[in-house]
This record gives sequence, structure tokens and C-alpha cells, in this order.
Amino acid sequence: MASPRPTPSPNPEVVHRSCPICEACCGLRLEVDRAAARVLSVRGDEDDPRSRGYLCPKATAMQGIHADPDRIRRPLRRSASGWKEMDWEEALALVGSRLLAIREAHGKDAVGTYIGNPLGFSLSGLLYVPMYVRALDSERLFSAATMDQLPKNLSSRLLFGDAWAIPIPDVDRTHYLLALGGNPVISQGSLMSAPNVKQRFAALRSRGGRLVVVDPRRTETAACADRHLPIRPGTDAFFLFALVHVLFDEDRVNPGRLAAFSDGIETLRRLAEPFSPDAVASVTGIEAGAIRALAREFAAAPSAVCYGRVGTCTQRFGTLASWLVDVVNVLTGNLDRPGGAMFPRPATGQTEPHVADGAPLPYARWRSRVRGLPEFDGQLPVAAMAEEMEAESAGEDRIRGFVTVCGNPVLSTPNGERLRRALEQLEFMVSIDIYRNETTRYADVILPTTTQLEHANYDFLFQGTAVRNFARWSPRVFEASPGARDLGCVLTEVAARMNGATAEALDDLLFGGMLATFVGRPGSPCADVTIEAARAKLGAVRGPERLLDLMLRAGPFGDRFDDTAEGLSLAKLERVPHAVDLGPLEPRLPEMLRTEGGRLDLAPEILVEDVERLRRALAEHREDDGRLVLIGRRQMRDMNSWLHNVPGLAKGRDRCRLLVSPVDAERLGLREGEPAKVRSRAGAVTARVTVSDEMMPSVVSLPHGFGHVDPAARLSVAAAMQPGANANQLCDENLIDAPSGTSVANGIPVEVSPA
Ligand SMILES: Nc1nc2c(c(=O)[nH]1)N[C@H]1C(S)=C(S)[C@@H](COP(=O)(O)OP(=O)(O)OC[C@H]3O[C@@H](n4cnc5c(=O)[nH]c(N)nc54)[C@H](O)[C@@H]3O)O[C@H]1N2
Ligand SMILES: Nc1nc2c(c(=O)[nH]1)N[C@H]1C(S)=C(S)[C@@H](COP(=O)(O)OP(=O)(O)OC[C@H]3O[C@@H](n4cnc5c(=O)[nH]c(N)nc54)[C@H](O)[C@@H]3O)O[C@H]1N2
Ligand code: SF4
Ligand SMILES: [Mo]
Repeated sequence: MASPRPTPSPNPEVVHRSCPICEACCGLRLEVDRAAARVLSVRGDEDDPRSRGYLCPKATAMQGIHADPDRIRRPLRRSASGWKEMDWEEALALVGSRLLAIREAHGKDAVGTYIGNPLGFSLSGLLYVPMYVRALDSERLFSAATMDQLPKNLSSRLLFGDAWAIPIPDVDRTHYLLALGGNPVISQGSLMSAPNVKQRFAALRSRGGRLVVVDPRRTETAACADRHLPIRPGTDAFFLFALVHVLFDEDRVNPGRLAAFSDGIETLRRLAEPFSPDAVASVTGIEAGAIRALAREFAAAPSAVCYGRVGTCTQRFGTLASWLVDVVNVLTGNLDRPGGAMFPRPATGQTEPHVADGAPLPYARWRSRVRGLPEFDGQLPVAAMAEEMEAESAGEDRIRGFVTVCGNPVLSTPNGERLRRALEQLEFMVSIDIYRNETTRYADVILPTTTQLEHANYDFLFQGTAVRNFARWSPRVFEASPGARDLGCVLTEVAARMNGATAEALDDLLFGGMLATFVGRPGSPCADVTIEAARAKLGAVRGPERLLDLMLRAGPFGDRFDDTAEGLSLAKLERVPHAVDLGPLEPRLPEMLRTEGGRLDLAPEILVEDVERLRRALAEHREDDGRLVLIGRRQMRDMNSWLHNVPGLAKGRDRCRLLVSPVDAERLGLREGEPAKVRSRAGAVTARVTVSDEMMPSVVSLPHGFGHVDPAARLSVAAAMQPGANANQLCDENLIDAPSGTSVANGIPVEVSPA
């Protein structure tokens, strides 16, 4: 797909890099005019071994954002007479002094932070954010994870000892893919980074394999599947337990080599007992016969993989469902084997056995002040964010200073309206962001960062979620505007001001710590390398590149600091214009386990306890009570809330539509294209109706990330072309998955009527 060319350029140059918009990380071929800092065309890179020329319409987003006149390029300060540009030093000094003053007067937990999704796409952001978190040292840390994958992080931490050891479907080799609560044909695959998923599904089916989709909506992915099973939102744990029940009942449990290091299989048999297919049929809406047939097919397939995504996480039994997905894979011998669910091996080495920190489970070490919700991995649930800020709920102990990093929680977290009002009460707020959106407009200071075209990058997070191992360096395309700073740099500067250090000293400290982690450890590939020798090879230039080079060279595919060796180093990676393919996923268990004793406990206590909640819900279930519930929806040209200001992506008809099944439309008197009022306990919004038989009866769907109606934001294109309504005004902060605190964004009880 070529983008429009306004005027021919005298000197186009070709640059290859990966697309930093979604997890697929497709290889792009950009034609650019460096002098004018303009992208002339964007194409899929045919020579990229991962994406082979594939791209989606969002591939043009990078250039749209870079060129956007609404984007923030210099620090801004809010004042009574409007927004004023500031000098960087002045801005950072103000941020530091105000946050410190709050900390001194009210304690360290009076400063909170929210971290949003795009941080995951920034090498420097990912490398430096832990340091920022340590410097702030606050119990009030929140992120988009509790609207996303945190239940999976929790189940992975409990099963494998590492929150990011997430089994990924080996989609290219499997014979059977059972997908629940994900729509990879649109989302482009999440916790399954695989460019052109649709084609991979077609390949699966043409080699005789099967794709089965379990989803309340007949999605674009379901349309490519052999079978679609509509499921009542929030009931995946019942369904998965019924599969487990059948596996035991029919003697189909066969974990194979996993049995040697697994515990708890008999406990699973006992736990699954009450959840027979007949017992769960009415609550899930899936017939008992279909569940039995599926369990048999799955167990009989030469290889099979069960996969769950957002729909299985952001629901009332998110942690149980996330766990049971892995349980089904283990019991059928499909975990950690080709064609099953496998663990990627990042070239940067963070999942190598010798890097383990041996820390105890980071769970419930502290709790939120108002509701007493448990921390996990240093984070509290976003569902508690507003109440922790409000004087009326948190009193003197409230959050008074707040930092947002690459996030728009007014549109992306529960009860956006309550959060919006809470932000107004803050004493000081700073946003590290490139837009003044519905959230950052409440900041006193906005600190912008370089765009992806202005800094180099490495696909750090998504090496760990990819369906084949890979390493990918992306060069900087344009010089950053004078004074512009990248995300890692801004985080370090703020951290430095919080603990009276310099950014340089913090960088050196981080580097020293990482050297000690990756080099000279007994039993590791770099056991013989001294820290001094590694330090000498890596040079004295501070920044993310030095840290990355360290990790790559010490990593599983690295050159171990030997310049004559074959292995990877940053210098070598920089010379390759495409992704470097590091081969198919390979078995990594039991070596990769970071659990106590190095065993796989399939029935950890926190999960076993939560099964009681599931059992109660089964007992309390009433046959079709006719209540409507709301689920979400992702669409090709959106990326959460933040690409609606790119004209090429915002164009077309309004996309924030309420999907309603024909049965419900008839029953409720709703008409195609007419506005409907949607109400929940948390709030109400109005959206136009699309009647669609994609929806199962009693379930309606509204996409999130819309609601660009705040005149104080500066998103002129979004406000004009795709304003929409904020679905998270309906998301109820009181509805959470108990163990993880993750919000119920799917399965919210609502009432709908003509507006
Ligand atoms: N109802 C409902 N709510 C949901 C979901 C759902 O399915 N349903 N999904 C949830 C999920 S999975 C997620 S990940 C979250 C996302 O939630 P958020 O991360 O809070 O929201 P985004 O819309 O991704 O906002 C991204 C922000 O980062 C900024 N940004 C983008 N690039 C850069 C950059 O390079 N530097 C800086 N400094 N800033 C940048 C943008 O301007 C924007 O403000 O939403 C969640 N909310
Ligand atoms: N185009 C586009 N791509 C994106 C994004 C985007 O906003 N737009 N966002 C990115 C982000 S941040 C993420 S996290 C990923 C998410 O990636 P996915 O999880 O693949 O994306 P969703 O479309 O949210 O898929 C969730 C599915 O769960 C279904 N569902 C809802 N409730 C239930 C339930 O109770 N049970 C079951 N079984 N299914 C249910 C929904 O109908 C929906 O089809 O996508 C990423 N890619
Ligand atoms: S699929 Fe994702 S990575 Fe690939 S071009 Fe589209 S937005 Fe970019
Ligand atoms: Mo996400």
C-alpha cells in the first residue's frame, strides 16, 4: 500500500524499520526525504523474513503522528491564560520540585503513576522505566495491564515463576488452534506476535488443521475458522474446566514429558469435578455435546494449542481462565512442544535461567488504601485509581501528585468520568506524552518525547511473544528536533530529580547492575567474561544502545563479547536492514522454570482458592435471566484511543457503533443507525446502533478508545472525524477479577433503550 505523495521529492532515500504500532512488528520499507523530514511512501518489506511484505492500514500511522500539527513538540505548562511552551530544564525542575514537595509533605505514596500501552513499544522506555519506578518508590503504581494481560501475568508467575513467561501458540506448526477471547485477524495477534495471522490461519487449515473460535461475537477471526462457538461473556473458566473434566473423565490426560516435573494433576481432577459439560452448558451457552466433542478432538490432534486473549482476561474470572488455558495445554501434553504453546527465547537473555532473581512471589505485599485490593508485581488495579485520588474516599492519605506515561486512562480505564473528576482534584500532575488528550489536558506540565521516526528502536517486548524467535533493530529515520528527548531519557531525568542524583549517575548505576546480572555468573554462557572486559567492549556512551548491546552479546544468541565470534551484537544487528530470524520456538522446560524447586505446580493456592468463587457462581446461576451485557471490540484502523487524530485512519463512517443482535434490536425497539442509550451502574453513553447477527443474543458490543469530545484536548481531527463515546464510562470500577484486580471490560451488565 503506498501513501499519497503530495509533491515529488528530489532525493528519496529508502529506510527499513519495523512498525511500532502493534505486536506484529511488521517490517516496513519507507521512502523518505530526510532533508524535509518527510515520509514519501510506506510499503511492506518483501525481504523481511517475518512479515514478507505484509502490512495493515496502520503502517502509515508513524508518519501521520510525526507530521501531526497537533502533536506536542516542546514541554508545555498549563496556566490560567492557556498552555505555554517551556524550556526543558525549567520544566524538569518544576516537575521535580513539585513532586518532591508532595512527597515530603505527605509521604512517598502520595505520588502515583499510570503507565500506558505505548511504553511497551519503546526500547528506552522499557529499559529505563524500572529505574523510574524505583526512584518514585510508591505503592501507587498503575498501568494498562489491569485492563489487559495482568491475569495472564499472574497465572504465569504462579505456574512458571516469571510473570512474562507466557506460552505462545506455535501457530505455524499446530494442527489445532482453539482460540478464546481474541480476534487476531483484526488485532494482528497479541501474545502471539505474528504478522499476517490471517494467512497463517489459512495455512493451518490447508495442511488439514482446524481453527475453533470461542467468542460471543462472530468475529473476523471466527469467519476464518472451522467452527465458531458463541459463549456467554465471562464464562470461559466454566467452559475450560468442562474440557478438563472431560479429559479426566474419558482418561485422555496425557502430559507426556511434562509429568516428570509437574505437580497438582490430582488436585485438578478434583477441582474439575463439579464442572461437567452438562453442569456448565446453561451458564456458558455451549451445549454439553459440543464441549465433549471439542475435548476429544483437542486431545486426539497430533498437536494442539489453546489460546486466550483480552476476552479471557478482562472478565470476572480472568485469572482462572488464563490459568486453565495453560492447564488444558499441559494435560494434553501440548505445553512446550512444537505445534503447542511454547516459550519464545528473547535474544536479550532476560529469560535465561541464570538471570533469575529468586525473589518471593510479589503478591499482596501491600494493598490499595480504600478497597484493600492486593498489589501484584508492584502494581495496583486501575479500577482503584480514582478512589485513591479522591479526598472523599482516601482522605488525607490520597494521591496528590500524579504522573502519566504514554497513557490515556480517562478513555481506557473504568469509570472514565469518575477518574476525570479525580484528576481535577490533584495538586500536581505531569504527563509524559506526545498529545494533549482527554487525560493529559489535566496535567500541569506535559513532557513530550521523540516520535518513533526520531529515535532508533529494538522490538524488545515482542521478542518474548513472537511465534518464531527474532531480533530486530530499527534505525532512527529523522534527526530529532533540537532539544527533543526520548522516553527513557525523560523517565531518567524525572527519576534523577526525585532522588537527588544526576541522570548520568543513574544510567551508570543501571549499567553496572545489568553487567553484574548478565556477565560472569557461574554456569552462564558468559561465566568466563569479566565485568571489566565486557565494560571495555561496550564503551562509555550512555543510553539504551549500550544496555541493549550488553544484553545481546551476553544473550543466548550473542557473541559473548568475542568480536571474532559468529553471535549477535548490536553492531551486527545494525547492519541487517530486516528482522533477523532466530529459528522456530524450541522446548525450554524445565530449565526455564523459575519456581521454587524448579517444578511446575499446576494447582497454586491463590488459584485453587478462587475456584470457590467460580463454584459459587455456578450454584447461583439462573437459567437465562435475559439481562444484557456489554463487551468490547477492536477495529482495524484504531489503536486504543490514540490514532484517531491521523486523518487517513480516522476517515470513513463513524466507528463507535453499538452492535446489537437482531433479536435484541427487535425486543428493545432499536433501529439501524439510530442512537441508543446504554446505561450501567457506572454511567451512561449514547451511541448509534448497528444491527448485526454477528452478536449472540443478550450481548452488545461497543469499542473503547472513543469519546473525543473534550474541548480542552487538542485532537482536532479525532474530534471532527471520530468523536464517538467513551465505552469506559460504562465499565464499572467495582467489577473486577478477584485475584488480579483486573477490570471487567467484557461482560458489563447494561440496559439499552432508544435514545
Ligand atoms: N473497555 C475497554 N477498555 C480498554 C480495553 C478494552 O478492550 N476495552 N483495552 C485495554 C488495553 S488492552 C489497553 S493496552 C489499554 C490502553 O490504554 P492506554 O495506554 O491508557 O491508552 P492509549 O489509547 O493506548 O494511549 C496511549 C497514549 O500514549 C501516547 N503515546 C503514543 N506514542 C507515544 C510515544 O512515543 N511517546 C509518548 N510519550 N507517548 C506516546 C498517546 O498520545 C496516548 O496518550 O486500554 C485498555 N482499555
Ligand atoms: N486494530 C487494532 N489492533 C490492536 C489494538 C487496537 O486497538 N486496534 N489494540 C492492541 C492491544 S493493546 C491489545 S491488548 C490487543 C488485543 O488483542 P485481542 O484480544 O485479539 O483483541 P480484541 O479484539 O479485544 O479481542 C477480544 C475478543 O474477545 C471477545 N470476548 C469478549 N468477552 C469475551 C468472553 O467473555 N469470552 C470470550 N471467549 N471472548 C470474549 C470479543 O468479542 C473479542 O472478539 O490488540 C492489539 N491490536
Ligand atoms: S499489523 Fe501492526 S505492525 Fe503490522 S503494519 Fe499493521 S500496525 Fe504495523
Ligand atoms: Mo493492550
